[in-house]
Amino acid sequence: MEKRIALVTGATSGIGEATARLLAANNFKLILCGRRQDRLAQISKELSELTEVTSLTFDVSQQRAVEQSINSLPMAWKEIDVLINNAGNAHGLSPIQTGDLNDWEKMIDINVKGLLHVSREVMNGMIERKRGHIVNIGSIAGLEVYPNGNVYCASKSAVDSITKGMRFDLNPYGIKVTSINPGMVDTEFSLVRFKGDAERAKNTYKGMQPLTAVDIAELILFTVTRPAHVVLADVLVLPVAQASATVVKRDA
Ligand code: NDP
Ligand code: 8X3
Repeated sequence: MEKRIALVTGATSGIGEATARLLAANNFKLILCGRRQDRLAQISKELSELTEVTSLTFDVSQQRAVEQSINSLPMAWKEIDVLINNAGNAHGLSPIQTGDLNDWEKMIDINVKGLLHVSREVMNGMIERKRGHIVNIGSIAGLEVYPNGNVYCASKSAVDSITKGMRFDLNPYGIKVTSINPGMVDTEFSLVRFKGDAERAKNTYKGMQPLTAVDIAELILFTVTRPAHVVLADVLVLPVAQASATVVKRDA
């Protein structure tokens, strides 16, 4: 079977990196994206033992950079079959009245506008070819608001709406659209949210077993390998210990 091309944003850590590793081992060629060039180089080197890999270094929030970077792909890489819109993070966890403007801007610029910037560059080719699959990584935070989650929840709620909008608008072209909405996953996510405070990040998962990046990557692989007539639409995936965004069973 001919290999399909997948573009993965946020491939330098966590869910994106795990997804890249699994797709590389399962008949995909990869375009790996992120800002940390050293990590991209290292992961690309490792995965090129398994498949063809290329990488693009850009900040998803910078529209011109995204456009130039994706347009710079050589012909052999232009027909992207699968787009995994994964890049994103929470920045801060504070009541809205004391929220940091810079954190708010980052979450909206990266999680919402970034996803739009990348999709815009990839969608038109899919429309021309009348095939393709867009997988947006949302969150339980986009389905339920929790205390202090305010702007992060809003950004992921926007991802949920954009996913649903894509499903309507891309329907005439046979393009599959999926959202994967995880609960708690142990990645660099909490370290970024708490601005490098490793102790606080660790406490997020204290007394409970979170999901791993590989758990989500396995779900993504399953999603993008369904038969041509099948699409998983919206998937909520939680650790067993988690009943909602706020109810988590922890050992004493
Ligand atoms: P990580 O912090 O491990 O990974 C985040 C990835 O996003 C990194 O590869 C990072 O790469 C990339 N990224 C962040 N900002 C930018 C930017 N401005 N431009 C380009 N790339 C960027 O966290 P996760 O793997 O957990 O997060 C992946 C996705 O999963 C996010 O969308 C997150 O919201 C979502 N999610 C996470 C959950 C969790 O509990 N961990 C639960 C639900 C959803 P680099 O720094 O190199 O640019
Ligand atoms: C990440 C999961 O619950 O911290 O999206 O918002 S949560």
